[in-house]
Amino acid sequence: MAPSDDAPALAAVRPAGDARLLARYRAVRAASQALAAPLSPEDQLAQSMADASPTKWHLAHTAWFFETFVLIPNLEGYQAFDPAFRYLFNSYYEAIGERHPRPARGLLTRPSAAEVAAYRAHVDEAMGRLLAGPVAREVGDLVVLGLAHEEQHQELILMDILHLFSLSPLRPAYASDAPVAKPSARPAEFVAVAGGRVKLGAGEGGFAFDNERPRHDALLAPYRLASRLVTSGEWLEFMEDGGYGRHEFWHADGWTRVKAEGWRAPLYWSWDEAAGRWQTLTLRGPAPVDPDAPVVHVSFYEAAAYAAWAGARLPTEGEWEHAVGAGAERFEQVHDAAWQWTASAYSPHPGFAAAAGAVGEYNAKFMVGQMVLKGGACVTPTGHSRAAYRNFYYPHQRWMFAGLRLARDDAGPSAGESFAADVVAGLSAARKSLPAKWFYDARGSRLFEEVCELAEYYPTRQETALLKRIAPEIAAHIPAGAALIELGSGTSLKTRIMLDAAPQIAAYIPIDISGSALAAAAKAIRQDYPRLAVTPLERDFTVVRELADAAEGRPRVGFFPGSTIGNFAPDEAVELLGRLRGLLGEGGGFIVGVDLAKDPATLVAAYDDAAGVTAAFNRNLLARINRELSGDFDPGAFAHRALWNAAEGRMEMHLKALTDHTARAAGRAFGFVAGETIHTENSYKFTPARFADLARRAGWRVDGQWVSPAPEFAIFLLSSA
Ligand code: AVI
Repeated sequence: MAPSDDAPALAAVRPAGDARLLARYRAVRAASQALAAPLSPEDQLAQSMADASPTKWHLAHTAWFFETFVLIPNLEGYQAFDPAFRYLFNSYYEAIGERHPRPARGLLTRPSAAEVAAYRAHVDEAMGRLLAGPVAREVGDLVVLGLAHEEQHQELILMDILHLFSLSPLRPAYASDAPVAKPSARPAEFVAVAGGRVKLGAGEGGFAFDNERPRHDALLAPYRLASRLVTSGEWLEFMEDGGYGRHEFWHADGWTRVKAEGWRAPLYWSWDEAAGRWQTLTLRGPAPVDPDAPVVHVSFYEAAAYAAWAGARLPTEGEWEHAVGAGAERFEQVHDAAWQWTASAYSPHPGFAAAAGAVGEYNAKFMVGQMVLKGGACVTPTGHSRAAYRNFYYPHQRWMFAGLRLARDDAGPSAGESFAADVVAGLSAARKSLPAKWFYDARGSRLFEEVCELAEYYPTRQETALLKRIAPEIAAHIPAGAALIELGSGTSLKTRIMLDAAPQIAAYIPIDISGSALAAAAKAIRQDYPRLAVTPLERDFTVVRELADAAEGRPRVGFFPGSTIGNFAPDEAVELLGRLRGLLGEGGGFIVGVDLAKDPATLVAAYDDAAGVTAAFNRNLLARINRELSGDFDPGAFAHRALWNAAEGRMEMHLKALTDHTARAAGRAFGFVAGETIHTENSYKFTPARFADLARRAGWRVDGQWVSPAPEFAIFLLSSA
């Protein structure tokens, strides 16, 4: 699709004298007329913004295309309908000459809609004559190009009319059966794609625009591509998590736009105060936002910010094309829902050559400053697009039917897959449970940050104060040039205390399962400690076997604050501490924060705060299942429970089903009886002696231990024995 109103350039080989060509010509031309049928002459004249054009102009311009590029040069005796139209309906072909200014297309009250219809009929009659006989191969190719061009304008007619209607207080409907982007039918998954050396771009057979050619080699690292598009429900979570207000997710240009234009939701969304929900405008008229339908009318900036928030990324054009080309059946909503933003700039494929002549102007001259979109939308004529197709728009534009499909790097088994496996295994067990590590998606990480600020949640406060006091003592044990490796780094706030106290630390390797938290924290640390080499690792630290190159040859000091060690059962904790000893190497040091056992009332309050933040943190696990594994859990159907298990010496969090019901996720059904719980977390609370014992069993020597005033929290300094 062209950026706003014109067609990519010349087609490749096409046999001439094909009798089906005339039939196809008539069908495509009739489809344009049919699109205009529900619109009044007034609807067809108005222009809502410079990027959009009036329907009447689209209808005239597509006739102009055939007249200018096919009939005048190739049909002997052809008489132009009106010589003034050469100027009026030229979009931007410099080779054809001057043209009417684009933003003033809505002022063209003449020719009338009826005269434009007569113009189209005049061109159609002449095209009928031309195609009745044999035509040269190049002429046939131009006709095919003209039809693809007209199909693009069919989509533009719908985009532009929706934009026009969005500015009307009456919020009109275009048609009750107009296309809308439909929800996906299957559960979402991240499909693994091996990559390697692949072929991209259109081959020589069949029609393709010049920008899709030539076919060329590319090298792709292994990746995963989402099987469906991001939904409006997921977008609402991004919004609820402050997505439009948090600069850390946005490109600088995007952030400037957000502020300048006051973006706080996709284009056409508005808050319906009376109904207490978001509504949008579709071609069928105003409608409540459907949480299951793909989000549409988002800019590249918004799509990229969402991906950063979700701990994922946009696919490159090549990744998208290769995955869909190699197995379209593994993906949904490929060509029929919304165009999908990619991370790729719209630039020439290697070896690209613009088509010859005036029609070659279209693509080549726009190959700067725009981003590629792949796929197709509900408003794209069926069969118009293909895997190699390259749509392109400026990163701020939103009136197209554009959404997004997420991608991830694939370094080993995907987080998505093990989440699904853990959910299925945990909820199928007789006593249902879920591993606590899955709390920490973008929203969960944010909620956990809020937990850490709660009056009742003392561990963060106590540990921070203690660390500030003892950091110089610990720093004295850290060798010059050391790498600080933080496990479950989150916001990296406590790290700063260590970095300030130990300027001899030369490298920092934060490891966290939450890509969004990690990226934001690494950026902030880099900014404030410019001499520090910061190498974030987006991993589950329990399975990390190797550190980044930045740790190579450096003394290593582990940093494991927050009493996260308490989230592991004692045997697992010993196993983990032992493995981390191996990772940190001989001579390595280890700073560990450990929460201590105390009166149950203090403990229970810390895990069941009055404001309900911990409850929201706990329930977010169900929302995450819904989001990532196509679940239909009602988080409100579960109560948050925090209890002290004296026999085990641990706090427990549960989600307690309030009614008998069944919920689905990852393609499976899970039955619940009222009162049954999902055990979501253990937080073991230690005595100093008990923790020291665990550490020793894992091969560590205790070099120091400090305990805060009540509520007590301890910090241990360990070294390889
Ligand atoms: C991350 N972890 C140590 C916290 C804890 O206290 O177990 C997580 C948490 N759960 C509820 N509140 C905070």
